[in-house]
Parts: sequence; C-alpha cells; structure tokens
Amino acid sequence: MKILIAEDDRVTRQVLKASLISLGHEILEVEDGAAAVEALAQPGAPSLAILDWLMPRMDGLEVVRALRQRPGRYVYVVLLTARDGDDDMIEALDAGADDFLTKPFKIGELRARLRAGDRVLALQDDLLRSQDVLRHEAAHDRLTGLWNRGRVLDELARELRRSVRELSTLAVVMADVDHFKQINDTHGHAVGDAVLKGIAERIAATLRASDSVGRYGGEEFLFVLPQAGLDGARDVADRVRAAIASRPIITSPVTLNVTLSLGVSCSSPSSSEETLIQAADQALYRAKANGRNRVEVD
Ligand code: GH3
Ligand code: MG
Ligand code: MG
Ligand code: MG
Repeated sequence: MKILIAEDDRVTRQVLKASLISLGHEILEVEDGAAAVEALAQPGAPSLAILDWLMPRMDGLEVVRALRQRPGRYVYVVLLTARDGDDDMIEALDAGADDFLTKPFKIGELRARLRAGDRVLALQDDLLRSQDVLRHEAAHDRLTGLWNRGRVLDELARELRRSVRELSTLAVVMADVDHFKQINDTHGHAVGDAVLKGIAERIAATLRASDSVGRYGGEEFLFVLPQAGLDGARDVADRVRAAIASRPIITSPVTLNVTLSLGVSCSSPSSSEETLIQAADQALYRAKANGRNRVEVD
C-alpha cells in the first residue's frame, strides 16, 4: 500500500516509516497538517493516511475534517496520538477518522489496523468499479458499443435545446441495414450480430467526434449531427453509405457485401425530437422504396 505519514516529531516519524517499510509499504512523509491535505489532493495520492493529532499549521482533526468535506476518492485515516482518553477517541471518530493508534504503538497493532483499512479500501474499489460498469451499461448498446436508444435520444433532446438557444440547426439521420433478415436467414444470427458490429464500427469511424450515434433498434442506427443543415447532413449520410457499401464486412466465417439506406431530416425552430425522427423515418422509407443503398432527405 501507499501510505501518507503526517507527523511533526522526527523520531516518531522515522520509527513509523521504518515499521511501515518493513511491512512492505510505500511511504510519503510530511511534517504538518497543511502539507498532508495538499499531498492527499495530488493525483495518485495514497488512499490511507496516518495522521498525528498535534501538528503545526493544521492538526490531525482539522485534516480529517477537511478531507471529509471534499469530494473524490475516500482516504482512510488512522489518527495517531499520545492521548488515549475515551473522549479523545470519540472526538477523533466524530471528526471522520476511521481508526486510532496510540503512541507508543506495537508493530502488530499497526499491522492489524492497516489490514482493516486495506479491507475497507478494497471494498470501496469494488464498489467504484461496479458503479463504472453500471454507468457504462446504462448508456451503451452491449453488442455494438454505441450509445443505446435511451442515451442517443437524450443526446438528441439536449442538442435540440442547444440549437434553439444558439439559433442554429441540427440534423438527424436514420439508417437501416438493407435486407438484413436475409443475412440472418442465410448465415445465422451470430453472423448477423458480427455484421451489425462491423457496421457500427464503420459508422463511428466516419462521423465526427461531436456527432452522436446510437443503436436505435435491431438494425437501425440514429445519428445526431449538431450544427448541421440539410445539405451537410446529406453529405455525411452519403459518406456513411459509401463507407459501408464500398468494401465488404469481414466476419469470421464469411465476407459479406452489405448496404444501408438512410433518411435525413433537419430541425426548424418548431421541431421536436418526435417530428425530427418521424421525418427522418419517412425519408428512410423513401430510400428503401427507391431502391435501397441510398440517401433521401426530408
Ligand atoms: P429492409 O431492407 O426492408 O430493411 O429489410 P430487412 O430484412 O433489413 O428488414 P426487416 O425489418 O424485415 O428485418 C430486420 C431484421 O433484423 C429482423 C431481425 O431478426 C433482425 N435483427 C434485429 N436485431 C438483431 C440483432 O441484434 N442481431 C441479429 N443478428 N439480427 C437482428
Ligand atoms: Mg505531534
Ligand atoms: Mg429495420
Ligand atoms: Mg433493414
């Protein structure tokens, strides 16, 4: 573990440091409370701190209170002191300290208290990791890694509000894979899935970073193009169409020629998300009717 020691007494600091190093820890040492707060705010700072109670500039209690008030990664705090009255312990824990170590300490006790800290920090890491996973899953389509339907609709709503504020326009593209059912029927669902992934990758690589794309339905993709007009959006849609049609999609058992049909619509001051999507859908319908592998605009 990486551990911060904040202790103004040089001898105690040296003893503590030597003990911790002998237990295999990596040590960062400071001599007062203000330096501890500063060191713990740095990126990659230790997540466990052993703080002396009485120190210059800021005492241990003030340091814990400051740590508990700021957001970010939890720092596990062991307060170190010669004071060992019951009231001191209550005050320390109430200030936000996690544990307590009285001087002079035995190395066995130090080690046990660090193990307790390590357990709490490991639990916290697990929690943060699963939170990240959940956050990612709530917004992304599992197969393609694109935004999911809910999230791309959120992007559309947000960009539409922004376009109204900034008196600009916004374009929407609805794309649908041509004769996709045939791919599933001929080669199986797993190949169908791989094709969807390949298409998604190519769409994402063709759009700009400021554009959004999500999987709207089974084999339908919705693009949100901020600050685009109808002509610009038609060009974007046609670039995507060409990116798919120009070379086959390679999946492990087969290589397939695939095409997309795309419908484009552009916002006016009275547009809603629904009217924009409806208009793009109607244009898409015409692209299908007019022979597929083509772009139609609203
Ligand atoms: P069109 O050119 O008119 O769009 O024809 P199509 O065959 O693509 O249209 P249709 O809507 O009839 O078929 C869409 C198919 O997409 C049907 C469905 O089984 C398939 N599909 C939807 N989601 C998935 C998926 O996640 N994986 C796979 N492999 N297939 C899917
Ligand atoms: Mg001191
Ligand atoms: Mg479809
Ligand atoms: Mg289709």
